[in-house]
Amino acid sequence: LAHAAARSADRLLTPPAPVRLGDVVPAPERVHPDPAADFTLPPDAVVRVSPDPAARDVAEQLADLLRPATGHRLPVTELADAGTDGHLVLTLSGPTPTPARSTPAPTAGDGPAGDEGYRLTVAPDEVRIVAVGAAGLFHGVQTLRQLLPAAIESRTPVTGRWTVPGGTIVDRPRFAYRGAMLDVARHFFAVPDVLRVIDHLARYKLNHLHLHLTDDQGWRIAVDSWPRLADVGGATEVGDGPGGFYTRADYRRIVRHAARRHVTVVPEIDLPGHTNAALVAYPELAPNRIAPSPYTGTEVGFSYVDHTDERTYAFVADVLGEVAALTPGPWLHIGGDEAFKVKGAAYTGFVERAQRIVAGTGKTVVGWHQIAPAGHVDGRVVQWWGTHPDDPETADAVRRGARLILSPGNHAYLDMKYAPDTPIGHDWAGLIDVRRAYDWDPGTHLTGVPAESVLGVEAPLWTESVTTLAEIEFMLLPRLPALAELGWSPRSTHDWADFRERLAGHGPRWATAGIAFHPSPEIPWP
Ligand code: TNX
Repeated sequence: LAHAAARSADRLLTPPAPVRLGDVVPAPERVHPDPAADFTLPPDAVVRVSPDPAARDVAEQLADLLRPATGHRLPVTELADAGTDGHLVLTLSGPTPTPARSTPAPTAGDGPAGDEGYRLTVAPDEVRIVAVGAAGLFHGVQTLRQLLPAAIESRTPVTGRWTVPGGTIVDRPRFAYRGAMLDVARHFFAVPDVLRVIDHLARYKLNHLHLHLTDDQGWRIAVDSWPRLADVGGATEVGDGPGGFYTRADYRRIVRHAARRHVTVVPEIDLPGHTNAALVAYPELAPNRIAPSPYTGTEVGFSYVDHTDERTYAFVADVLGEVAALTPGPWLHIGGDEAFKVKGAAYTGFVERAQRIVAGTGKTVVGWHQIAPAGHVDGRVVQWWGTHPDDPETADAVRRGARLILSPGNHAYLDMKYAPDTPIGHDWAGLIDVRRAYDWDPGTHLTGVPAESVLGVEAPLWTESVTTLAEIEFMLLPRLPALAELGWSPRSTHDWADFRERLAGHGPRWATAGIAFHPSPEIPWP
């Protein structure tokens, strides 16, 4: 008792937490601050977790996150029952965390989103995260991370008070699919770079990494049945670089790292265009059977596989079959963009066969919105990258049953320059600074497409001009969090003035973690 009294007296003298409970990106659905309930992590803190392997793994990741800066031991132990105490408590609960009485009931977006929701309660004696699934606990941990002082991002010990603002957050995503794409074909990025990109996604509760694995300039995934694809097709990239490819073990490592962070990998094999690297490796797939020269420029739309030859479909089935077998997630992306030389019925006929091949692997097909005119197959997802919201072909595909991933070129394209003087990037879809990345609504963006048909959002990073991890980070940050908020947060929280203030606090976090970012003049960095 004396100990408890001393602790509470200590609290009275303690300054409030440096971070406010609502200072989270993406904005949580509901925030109820309680300034009297701040929590300070004691040096002997323990992490307690429900006895479930996936939950346990989240608890281990939380401890790993906190140990370097705090220097605390943070042992992780399992809870015998939900009532047992600890300082940081992660519990799985049967039913979805119930919202507080005083706030309106949620309107839409339940369904599978329930698995990703969480409730975080900060009280003087403990921080507790409750969720239906481990994904929810993981997202709750990302929120907790942002509620600690920025110094928590230090990889070496920092002396300081590790105080978290008191109160309750009840949160869950608006859209089920929230992603980013990395083009590893134009420039190849080795496994450690990809793992770090996954970490950046996870911070902002993004749950899909789309890998653009093949293009004219390089083929990046080993395929046992067609070994020259990677051996020959992987040896080039834009410019004079050496290229590269992922072995099956490399790819599995990426998938595993992503899975621990509740991120699903979406592999893309771009067909029937964007295939020059494949044709260099296997000229028999080329329309004239003549091997083209390796291509290291940045034009698009000139290459295609011979859609009139049965061998092409054997190739497609072999490649998609192997990639599907390596991929635990439900999606297989077949590209379909910019096949300028395969027109009309030849194009839709090819796409329809490729869609059936994907269905045969047990996966759900995704394609860029050029596939819209092809026939519908169950579950099909169209990724829209247009710049004008009137797109009757895409709206028609939605009417025929397609779901949509929105990647509007003029808002979500991370390869666009921020400003005229941005040293890398394109500008064909305009300049995209943070406000432009933030100010659109995925639920109402496309004419004739209802919010219920929108599976989610994705920010693609094409890499014609991006050559290093630091350049990837420079293009991702600070725009990726804007996209993440559109995908996660209820529309009612959408507010540019508020967002830019919340985002500003992330600059010091990135700087402390050694992450490169663009210090956009639109954000009031501290
Ligand atoms: C269009 S977006 C492409 C890519 C380019 C990109 C550059 C899409 C599906 N295709 O091949 O890299 O523009 O912004």
